[in-house]
Amino acid sequence: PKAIHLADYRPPEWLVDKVELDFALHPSQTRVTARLALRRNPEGTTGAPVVLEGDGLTLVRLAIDGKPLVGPSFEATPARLTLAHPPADTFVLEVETLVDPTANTQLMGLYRTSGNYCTQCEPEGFRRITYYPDRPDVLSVFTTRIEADKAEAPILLGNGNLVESGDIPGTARHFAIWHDPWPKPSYLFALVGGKLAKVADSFVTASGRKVELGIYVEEGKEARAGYAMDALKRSMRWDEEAFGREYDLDVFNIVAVSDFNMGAMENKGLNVFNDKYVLATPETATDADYSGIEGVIAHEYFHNWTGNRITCRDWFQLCLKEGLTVFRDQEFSSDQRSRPVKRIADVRMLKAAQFTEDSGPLAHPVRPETYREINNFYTATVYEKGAEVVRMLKTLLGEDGFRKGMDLYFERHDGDAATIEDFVAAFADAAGRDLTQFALWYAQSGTPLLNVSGSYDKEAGTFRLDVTQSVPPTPGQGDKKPMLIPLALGLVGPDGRDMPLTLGNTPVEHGVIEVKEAAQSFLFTGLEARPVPSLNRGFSAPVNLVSDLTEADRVFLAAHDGDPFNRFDSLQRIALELLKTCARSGTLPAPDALITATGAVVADTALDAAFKAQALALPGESEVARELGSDVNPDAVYAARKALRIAVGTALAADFARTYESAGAGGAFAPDAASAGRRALRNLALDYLAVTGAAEGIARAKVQFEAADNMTDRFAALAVLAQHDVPEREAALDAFYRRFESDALVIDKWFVLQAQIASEGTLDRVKGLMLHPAFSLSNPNRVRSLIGAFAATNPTQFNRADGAGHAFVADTVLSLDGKNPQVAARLLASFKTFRQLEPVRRASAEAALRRVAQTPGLSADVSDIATRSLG
Ligand code: HT7
Ligand code: ZN
Repeated sequence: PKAIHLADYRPPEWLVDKVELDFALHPSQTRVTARLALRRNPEGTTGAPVVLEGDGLTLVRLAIDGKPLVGPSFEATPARLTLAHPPADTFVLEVETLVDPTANTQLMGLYRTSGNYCTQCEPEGFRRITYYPDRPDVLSVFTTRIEADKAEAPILLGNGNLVESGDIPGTARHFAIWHDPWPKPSYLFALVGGKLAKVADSFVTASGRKVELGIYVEEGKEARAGYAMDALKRSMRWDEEAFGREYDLDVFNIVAVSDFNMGAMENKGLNVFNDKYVLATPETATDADYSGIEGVIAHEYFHNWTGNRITCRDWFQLCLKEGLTVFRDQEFSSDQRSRPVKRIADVRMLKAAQFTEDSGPLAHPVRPETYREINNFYTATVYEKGAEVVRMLKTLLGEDGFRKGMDLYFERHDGDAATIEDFVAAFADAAGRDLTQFALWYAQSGTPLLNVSGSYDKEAGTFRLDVTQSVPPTPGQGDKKPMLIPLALGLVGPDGRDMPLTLGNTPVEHGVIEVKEAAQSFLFTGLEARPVPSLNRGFSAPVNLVSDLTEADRVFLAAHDGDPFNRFDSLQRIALELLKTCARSGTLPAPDALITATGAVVADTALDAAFKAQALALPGESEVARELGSDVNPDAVYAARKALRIAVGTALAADFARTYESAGAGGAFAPDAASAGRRALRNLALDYLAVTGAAEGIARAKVQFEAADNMTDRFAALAVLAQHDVPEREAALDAFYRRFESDALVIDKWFVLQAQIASEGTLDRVKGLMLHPAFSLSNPNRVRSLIGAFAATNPTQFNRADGAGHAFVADTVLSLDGKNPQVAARLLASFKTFRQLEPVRRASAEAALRRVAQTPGLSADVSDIATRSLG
């Protein structure tokens, strides 16, 4: 496919004032009739033809203003419907197509899942249903009539409000008509039909509108939707309180399906979810699952304003809705749980996914300027870095300035298909400030590198901070301009308290300085003692920061920093340096400083358990690899991390044992943040206590595995056992399977754990599990759990020195591509770090990628990832 460029954007030639859709659902021959009220766009090209997109469509019939259309007046291919000479500047085009939902294995457009009908239209799925100007800047009012066999599909759902429903006399069929009064682009269209059970509730908005809430699940799973419903109601209230945004229809429905390419989809009034993000009970879901459900329910709901009421002009603007909505869901979860702990978790994930992406061949700007396959741009950069950019705006403008900017954005653009320029202008205008340099965050890819050093002048009572910044070269971007970097900081005095933060005579507002130049110095005054600078507090900017802080400075900050994020980060930094040295040299330097600092955190009774659990978890193997940057041997990284875990676990064994005994969750399971934090800390202690594989630790894990009354504790114990080559491992894996064999979402966890085992037998184990009756290449959750987890979270086995891990994943990508190109392309993206590897492994990864790239008949999705990865 050819490249599409942001610079080539042109307004649509034709607009659609209204759409009436009629679906006659049938397993293999669903008849779709679309009546489009077309109007020539006055801003378009004079005399432009009508060109509607299609994808694999079969045309049955065409009519204009009720009259059948024949012969050369149109051209229809599976990919396009063209009317070279439209009859007038406004007319109604009626298009009938036939689609086969059962044959649809891509899960884009209309497809079947567990016998039910469902749609996925973002970004370009609507064109697989009918011919349409399938682009986000064509907004229209949709009315949808759905007709189906009553026995096959007793539930019929669409966007908006239900206006009519009933039986079709003399037949076994029935119908429902849904009308959505809010103009929307086609990617927000959805319908669902099938046998589903409803969990009902309601919500009264701040202005008194009563909204009927429904969560539809497979029959028998109703009891598992309670937490999702609770999260939905909390999200609705929070958006009113935090952003002044109310819901705008009489109904809000969520449908949980088990075959889904991503997490969930924000279709107007009818969100469709991967059931993983809806269904939870204490016996089947971990604390991580509960917080995932809360976050995704919130995210999709928040799209109602940031995405639906204000949508994107084109797909280059994807971060306009996704980055902003991720920021909003992060803030929601921070308010519902612990802000520092949420920030730490988010930054961990940002570094693991986005920093890694930004340092490899798939790096791209938050707002890309070119793409070949838009499905490949639903990335950590667009989502997570996009959210960081919004967060920086808030840091720069302050709470009030940010809210004023958001209010102005909603006021100006409600009902629009907007751009990043519109978004930034709202903040610039609300705050009266030029944000031109700031906007580089949307255009320049790569993670900025900040180099910071400090010098104290005792006589003058000053502390000078010298800062340089640079952005590394990335694909298509050689030279970069200096960025505007909001750097939150504090100067920590010898007593552990913050000293005054004064530049010249001016106190620094909100503790944030603005780094704008390639090299810049800041002179802080009025300091009677040498401070230890605490830099980039709360991770105020998504940068790599190198400083002249010593290990002793970091031990001090780990114990005293007023910023909890930097207490965490100081410990991580100490650990990272040890891990890097050990991975390079094979010898672990004395970890005494880390052990002292870690021991102090364990013993600090003022810290909450969830924070401790984050602070005590060592940086992951992928972070160490990224920090090493080149010539990485994943076996050496694994060995270094294991050695350090053993050193810490052994030195602090008594503390961990005490923590394990005293942090017992106690009482019935509750998914709240405090209880989850206690479980997280206790399970981390369990992991350290078993790290050597000695009998006592294994026995403890076995007891917990067998006695647990909730999935969090049972799964944590199983994860500990799975790391060790002991008989208890296989016994526990078997017992777990037998206990949960009828529950696909739990069996996914069983696949993940086995795919992650860092030992030579894992590749054969994974190949064997692909033949297991619970596995299916057709279900994205299964593929992600087994093959995805192997490729993305088992660096030693995926990158085996003999190349067998790379070859296996490449083979799987090729067998999957014909079924589901989106999932295949995501799997292939696991190769994105291959250039970091030492030469032998790098060569085998490259050979696997080349083999994929050279295979004839690849999908656009896989071919795009293969080409860019090798580029
Ligand atoms: N806006 C959605 C993105 C999406 C998607 C969802 C399901 C299946 C395929 C998809 N392609 C793109 C999800 C979100 O960010 O809210
Ligand atoms: Zn989203």
